[in-house]
Amino acid sequence: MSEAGRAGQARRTGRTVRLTMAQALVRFLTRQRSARDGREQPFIGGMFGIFGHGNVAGIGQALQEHRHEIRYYLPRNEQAMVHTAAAYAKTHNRLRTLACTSSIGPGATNMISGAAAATINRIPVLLLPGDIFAGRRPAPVLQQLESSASQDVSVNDCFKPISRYWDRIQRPEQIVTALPEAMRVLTSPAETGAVTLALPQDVQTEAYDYPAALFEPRVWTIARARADRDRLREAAALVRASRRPLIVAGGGVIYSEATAALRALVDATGMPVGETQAGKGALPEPHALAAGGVGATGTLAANVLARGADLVIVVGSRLSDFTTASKTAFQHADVRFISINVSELDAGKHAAVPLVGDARVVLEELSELVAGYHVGADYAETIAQLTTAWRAEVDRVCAARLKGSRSSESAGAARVSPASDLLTQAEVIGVLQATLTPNDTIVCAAGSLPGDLHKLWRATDPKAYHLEYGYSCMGYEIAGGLGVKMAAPERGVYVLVGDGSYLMMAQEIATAVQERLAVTIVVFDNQGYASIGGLSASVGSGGFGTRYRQRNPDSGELDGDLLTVDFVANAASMGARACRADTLEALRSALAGANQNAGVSVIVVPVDREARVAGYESWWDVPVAAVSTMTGVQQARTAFEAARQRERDFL
Ligand SMILES: Cc1ncc(C[n+]2csc(CCOP(=O)(O)OP(=O)(O)O)c2C)c(N)n1
Ligand SMILES: [Mg+2]
Repeated sequence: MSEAGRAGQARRTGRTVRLTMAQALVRFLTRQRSARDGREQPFIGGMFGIFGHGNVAGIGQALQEHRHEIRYYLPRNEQAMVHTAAAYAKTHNRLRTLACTSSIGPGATNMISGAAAATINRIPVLLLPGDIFAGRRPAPVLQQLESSASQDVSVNDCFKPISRYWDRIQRPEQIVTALPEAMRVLTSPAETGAVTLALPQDVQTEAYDYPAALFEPRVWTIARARADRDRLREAAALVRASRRPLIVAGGGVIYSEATAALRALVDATGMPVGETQAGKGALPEPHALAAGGVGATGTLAANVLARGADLVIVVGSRLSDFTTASKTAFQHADVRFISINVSELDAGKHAAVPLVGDARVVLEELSELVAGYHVGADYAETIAQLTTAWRAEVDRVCAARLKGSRSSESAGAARVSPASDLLTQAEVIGVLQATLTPNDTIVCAAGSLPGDLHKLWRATDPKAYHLEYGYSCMGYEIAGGLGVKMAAPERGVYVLVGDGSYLMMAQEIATAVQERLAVTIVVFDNQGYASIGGLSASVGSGGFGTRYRQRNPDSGELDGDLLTVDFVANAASMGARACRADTLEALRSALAGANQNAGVSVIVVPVDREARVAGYESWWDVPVAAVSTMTGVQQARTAFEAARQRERDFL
């Protein structure tokens, strides 16, 4: 009998299967598939988990029993495994993800940062934290949070605001209704994020006669929603009337696989494109109308175009403060916005004409409605000048040992410590750019690298640039690199990580070695938090608390000897092939060596902390102390109050 025939029979006969709740949950997951544009794939690519008393006998036992149907992965930290799952899902354009099981208590709460990162970035991850006994008799169990006001509280309640769906399974039969809801949210482009099913440790092991129909293969079709026709016409009229339009491309373009549709619109109309961090690669370079990153960490080309734009067409972006330069990026007095987004929340921002729908089909329909429109010759000339000048500026910043005075902070000038022989971060980026191919992916998340990469990196493929910059979570980088490699084994994966992020979460190197994942990790060692050091200086605090130095017995402060960490030894101790590169030649040869290595390669590059890539006519709202005895702070406050005047309301 066919699969469908058997399923139909099961429904008619009311056949049941006796399983523990955990076994039923795992079995259900193995049967779920997603489909878009007629392409179908298993939705859950495996399950990561660290076992403790909260899941070892439940989900752990179920995973062992179903190990030939679902692959189990052993990570080293629960936060990291959620990042890995999110990176995997992002690489798969949200059509697949990984599940994560944890014990109760600290194992569960370790997943909190990962959950928040996934939800903020609108990336599906399925989290299965163990929970305290539903039966309560042995309470308080090891690691249980107690409340004098309620016994219906556990640390897993912390997941509620950071989950797009949250449920606690108090009885085994509840998964019959909870699991389809979990899948609906995970596969909804508009609602997706972390889905948390808190699983009390006793309930995981309880048996129930589950309807066999629960385990029938199920395909979740990811629809391409179309925007309202009248709103589309309104938007088209705005485009036709506009003289200086700009497209802001976000992650939604890539998730929707709308890059060809975007390119078609751009080629037909001559409209330039600025990209967000998640959207970088939406219009792969080289392209004459690619203005690069836009906003606080944007390029001079994109930011000048944004400033003068009379129409901004936002596609698949949530318009965070980095994209809008804290609402200072768009200064045209009558600027209007069109926002194409699956989420109503995003589509309505900046009083935009909301085109609520899938990026690809909405872009295609908008293209039809604006057929014949093209930007004027003078605007086309401006765009060409700006993008050409920007490409030259990138080459200059990346190629040269920039020598200059620290005080030189005009647009385009990098501040460099003249005495330093250290490489600059931009030079290292330049070598990576010259070495990597369109089939390679760089992975990054926090520190000064994201800003530099947003400006300097030329993404030549929609999957070339993987930045987690919604949560900018230190520690995502290496864990995320694993997820990218698992999702796209055919790609070269290069994790770019600061020494601070490395020290926060490098242990997944051991997991990568275990899984034989060939990833290359480039550690930018500038002895501390250079990005926040720069930010601290800009708010008048001179880098307080951002350098790795020993406590000085004389001053009592952290201004003693430099603290050096042997990153090469650290990475090698976990099984990576590690080396240090102090020169560009050494870096090139280390990258060539890594290319030949079937395992994990780590290249440690000491870089000049002070040699920063400047901002390009942009700003980020970080409030400065309103009163202080420190003159630096007072000056910074005055500058801040002036800069804040440029912030706008779009109502
Ligand atoms: C988990 C987490 N904690 C704190 C921060 C705030 N933060 C942003 S960048 C940064 C320093 C990163 O240091 P490093 O990785 O060495 O990069 P660098 O700034 O030196 O380029 C800090 C502390 C963060 N983004 N994430
Ligand atoms: Mg650093």
